[in-house]
Amino acid sequence: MIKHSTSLLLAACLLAGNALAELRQFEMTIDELDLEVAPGFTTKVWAFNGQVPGPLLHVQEGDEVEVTVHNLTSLNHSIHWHGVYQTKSWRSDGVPDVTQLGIEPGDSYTYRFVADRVGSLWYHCHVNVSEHVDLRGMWGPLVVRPKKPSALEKRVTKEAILMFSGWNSEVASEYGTGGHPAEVVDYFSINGKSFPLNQPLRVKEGDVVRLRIYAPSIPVAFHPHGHDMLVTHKDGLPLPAPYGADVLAMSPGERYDVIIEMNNPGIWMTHDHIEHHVTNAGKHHTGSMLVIEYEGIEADDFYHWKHIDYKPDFYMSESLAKPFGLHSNEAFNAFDPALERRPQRAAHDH
Ligand SMILES: [Cu+2]
Repeated sequence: MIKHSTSLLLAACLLAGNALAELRQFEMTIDELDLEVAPGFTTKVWAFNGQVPGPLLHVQEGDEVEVTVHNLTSLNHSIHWHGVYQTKSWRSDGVPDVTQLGIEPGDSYTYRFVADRVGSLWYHCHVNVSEHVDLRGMWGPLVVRPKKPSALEKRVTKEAILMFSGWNSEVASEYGTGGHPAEVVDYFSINGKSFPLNQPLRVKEGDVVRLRIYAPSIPVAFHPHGHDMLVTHKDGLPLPAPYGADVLAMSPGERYDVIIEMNNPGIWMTHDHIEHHVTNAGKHHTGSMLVIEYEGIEADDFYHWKHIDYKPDFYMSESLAKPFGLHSNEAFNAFDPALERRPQRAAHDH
């Protein structure tokens, strides 16, 4: 009798669990556009929904995800969902000539899977990755929120996503070139923009900020000034013993989640400590750097971002606080050079 009621309870729990799972249907295009990475430097990209990084896909653990991709470019692509287990859906793993044929120009393809793994995951093309991922911006964040957040996660007051990448100016203007072992990657960016075209991360004293740090294509040595990080997740998986650090070394493909207690008001440089990553074409004090700005600090006149045209969603903090779904981001828009759709920027950004 006891056994019987236990199995009934289990069945009821499973039903309740299933009832919470939602079907999330998204559409994405892949377009041939130009991305302005740094002042005076643009590169050809294959942009998901017209932007680099691609749109944030934010779902809950257990959701059914269906993404239809339309290839509007001149070469083949696919999408690999990095971190997803693809339990009983291995044909949606997105690998050309292994699980599917590359999506031909003009064709569409639908991926279907259950969000069976939580954390800071991502998606990227799996065709000719040394060009498509490393040099053409074919990557974006997939955040799978756990049904039961940990006590540590519940303390977080603000989240941000930082995706580091490099670019090669020599092959920037020609699709189908680049990605060779000996070539030089000479421009560096966070969320597709080099300092000073990226944005400050604005915080308040007392904030508990969770950074989801991604290294889609290049090694990174992430270093915030004035603060320690508590490293809490590796590749989306919670660490059994979170540890403190002020430099975080990352290999390509890795993601780390860190928590920073904002307890030291000021304006703080935060950068990739691989020193040539804070250069562009050999020019110093640019590339992969940003600034953490506390509210209420009066900046000096020499401070570059004193009068910036502030975009509060540049690190996807606002998007991550919205309901689950696909979140586009105007700050990441690439442009069609033939249509001159390049966004207008304020004079001080030039
Ligand atoms: Cu591709």
